[in-house]
Amino acid sequence: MTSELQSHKDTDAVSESRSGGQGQGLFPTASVCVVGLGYIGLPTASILASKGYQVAGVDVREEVVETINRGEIHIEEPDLDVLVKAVVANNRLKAIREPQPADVFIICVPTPFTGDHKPDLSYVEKASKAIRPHVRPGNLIILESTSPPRTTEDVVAKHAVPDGMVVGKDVFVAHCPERVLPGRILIEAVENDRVIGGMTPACTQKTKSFYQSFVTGEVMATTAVSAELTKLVENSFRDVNIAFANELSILCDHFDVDTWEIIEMANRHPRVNILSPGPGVGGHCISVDPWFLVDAAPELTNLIRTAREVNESKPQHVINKVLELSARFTNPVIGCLGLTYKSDVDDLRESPSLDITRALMNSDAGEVLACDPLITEDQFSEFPLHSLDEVLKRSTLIVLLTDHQQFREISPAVLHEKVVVDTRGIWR
Ligand code: SAJ
Repeated sequence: MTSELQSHKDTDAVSESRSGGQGQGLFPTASVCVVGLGYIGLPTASILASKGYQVAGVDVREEVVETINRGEIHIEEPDLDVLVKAVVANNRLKAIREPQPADVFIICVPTPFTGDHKPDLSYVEKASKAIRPHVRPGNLIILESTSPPRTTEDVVAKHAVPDGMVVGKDVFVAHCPERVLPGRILIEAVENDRVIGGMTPACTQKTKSFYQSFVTGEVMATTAVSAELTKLVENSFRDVNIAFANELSILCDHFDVDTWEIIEMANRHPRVNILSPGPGVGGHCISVDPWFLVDAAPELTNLIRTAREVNESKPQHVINKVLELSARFTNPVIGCLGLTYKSDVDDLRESPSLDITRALMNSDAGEVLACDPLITEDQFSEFPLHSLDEVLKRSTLIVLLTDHQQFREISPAVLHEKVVVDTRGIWR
């Protein structure tokens, strides 16, 4: 693989265009192969199929492929079931196990980290190698997975571009990081502004045309490395700001004052906007991505690393608080409400709520009853889950960990009789 032009800072300074969803050239008649049918890949594949593309979605998990081809879904996301059913029924979306030739390849696979906070790019590498035999001249290869700086070039282009083909001339490679919020994916995948970073200006231009065919937000053009960094910076910004809120909540506990009252009052200052404290920061994005920056430049990322450490220490603070309170009772029953990483999603990845519940179960604090109406028994078997009614009836101490809508609706009269640890401040 060779690249026609490695840096195009001067020739293609950040440019913007409001597309209104108007495509150019071969789009949207092209075929697309989306590799990875998870929280990003499946919504992306379905949206493209609904816009008229012929889409093949690839997943290595046989059960996922079968589920989608039945017109059903394996993840929880508002309105995704209806969309997938429609695009599978009209033959615009088909799920398969191995990549196949297409005009556009989009890689949407996980980029987790290893135990020592180093990025694990093995899924990106495998996906790139898997598409390589199917890449033809004129193809566009896009990495959407959140990735450390230089991944587009060093991993995707290196492994996906066949020998003898020139990037920017024969094939086009770019990074377009996903920016959607779980729970609002179908809206944000279309309406959010997008950052496009090609390996060359031609790569950027072609990728931009593609996104303009289905995105109504602005499409901003830059280089691959800048796009990679932009995405990591976005999630690090949020992590640092949540860390501030979490540190504040620990400080307020120390002074025995109401954190949320203080935040509410401070936020009435016109230039203050503090985020919400919680049991910690979870999910596959914000709790992972800042480590990619720390790993890329350890000497230059003190604040980002410290923020991660503050957020990672928050679950232990909650555990200590519960242990202290439960020690005041004989045979206490502790009801843990919510296991997922945030409200109204069914995602357990990196969830501090799950970690706290697990730690309490493994402690001698008392009997622990866990409840999460968004988690089914098929999805989770580590310990039994109880109904909200049962937990409310039997618990001495209620620990609110994830602010699902069902929990917001609990009557204050029921809670009045309990000792409550509300990590999200929903029952004030
Ligand atoms: N959280 C707080 N306090 C807050 C906000 C969030 O404790 O004030 C916690 C949540 O409970 C959760 C975690 O932070 O445990 C992350 O939740 P989130 O809603 O902030 O973000 P994610 O991880 O669901 O999605 C983020 C989004 N990034 C930004 O908002 C900058 C999304 O747009 C990205 O596409 C996504 O990461 C991703 O895939 O990278």
